[in-house]
Amino acid sequence: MTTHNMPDMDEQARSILRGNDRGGYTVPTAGLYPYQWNWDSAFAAWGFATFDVTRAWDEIETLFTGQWDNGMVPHILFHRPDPGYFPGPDVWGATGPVASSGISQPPVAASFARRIYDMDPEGSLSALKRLFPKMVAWHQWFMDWRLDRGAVCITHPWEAGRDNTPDWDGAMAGIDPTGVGEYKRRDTSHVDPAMRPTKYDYDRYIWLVQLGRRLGWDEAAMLEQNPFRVADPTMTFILLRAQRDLAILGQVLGEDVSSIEAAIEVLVVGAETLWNPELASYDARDVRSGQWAGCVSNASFLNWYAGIDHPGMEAQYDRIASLCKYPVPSHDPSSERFDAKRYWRGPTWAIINVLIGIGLEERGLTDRADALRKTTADLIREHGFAEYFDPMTGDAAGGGTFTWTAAVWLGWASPTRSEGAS
Ligand code: 2M8
Repeated sequence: MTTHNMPDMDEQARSILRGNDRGGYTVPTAGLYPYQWNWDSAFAAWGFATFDVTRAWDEIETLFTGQWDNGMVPHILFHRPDPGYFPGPDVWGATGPVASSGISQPPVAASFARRIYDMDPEGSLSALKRLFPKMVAWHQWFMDWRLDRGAVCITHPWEAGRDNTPDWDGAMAGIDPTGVGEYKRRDTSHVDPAMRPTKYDYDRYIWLVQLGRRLGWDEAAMLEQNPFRVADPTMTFILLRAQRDLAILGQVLGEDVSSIEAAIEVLVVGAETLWNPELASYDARDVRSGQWAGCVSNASFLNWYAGIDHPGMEAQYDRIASLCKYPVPSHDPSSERFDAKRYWRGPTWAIINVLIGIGLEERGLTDRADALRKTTADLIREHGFAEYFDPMTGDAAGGGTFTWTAAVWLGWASPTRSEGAS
């Protein structure tokens, strides 16, 4: 175990961001993820904003250079070819303005734009003006194409950002990946395979990419033909929160925000369709089969972040937090599917912790918010800026020198943040 003193930790976090900066965009970590990822970038922007607001806005503006005509903002932008990652642009076969994947990711950008704006209103105004209509169009794409009873659906596990969570096990079992062909994974040459998704998962991930490509990434065709369609708490709660933040930014700019306000009402209703009474938790819902996933995940606890209180979730949170030293685990430790080191099937992720922590704080659950912030800070201080962590031991897992963990440190976890010092 290594421990570091605080100013040193702040400086380490800044130097991780600088080191992963590829000029206008930041990679999540060198080697394992050599491109610009959508939600990673929004976290990176927030981290940069603690010491360089101009660079923060550049990050988000670069992300939006990849926006498609239909409003979608892709989950990966392949700015420069890199053979170290699979699947690359040749496999996706997407046709946006920048080589990209064909799916999106949780839209945290507007929420971080609001935070960055609040940090420096004057220095932010011109970038915000340029980005506002683009963010409106992206959010509208979700509203147009991805709602099921008001909840937001994903069409690929990678879209939620929680790639191999047990939340998708039922929907993944419904896919027959026959014909996917031979391919060579690159992730397992960078990271211990025991910490990554299995071949069973990858066959289905690639099969879904091949299907999307065959359908020309046409949303109407995918709605009809893609067997994987899951109403997801990550997307639903994060889009709801992002719409709330975008409405506030719109008011700052003197824009008409009535359609955003209407969308908020739809999403509030949709969020309640994710309440699984038997589980006593927010849960993922397989739209094709009508089945619940039956999973208490870290995304279940994003309700507060979305501005939604539910007394049942407080009890659920306390139960989960009591089961591990470093909450919030990505899957319930009491479930037989829990796997402490395998990616989104158990490990704790600083990025989800900060969103949960913001929500707890805002809804007045301040003891829980303070405790979560402290255990997240301990985790990073004791185990480094890892991609994710074993929730029982705190052991670092996945990639190292990770952009979003550094950003969460600078924006939230570092004790110097509360004093406004870094
Ligand atoms: C992970 O996902 C990518 C695919 O998008 C991968 O495993 O190759 C996820 O943790 C995702 O949430 C994250 O944005 C990405 C980059 O950090 O890595």
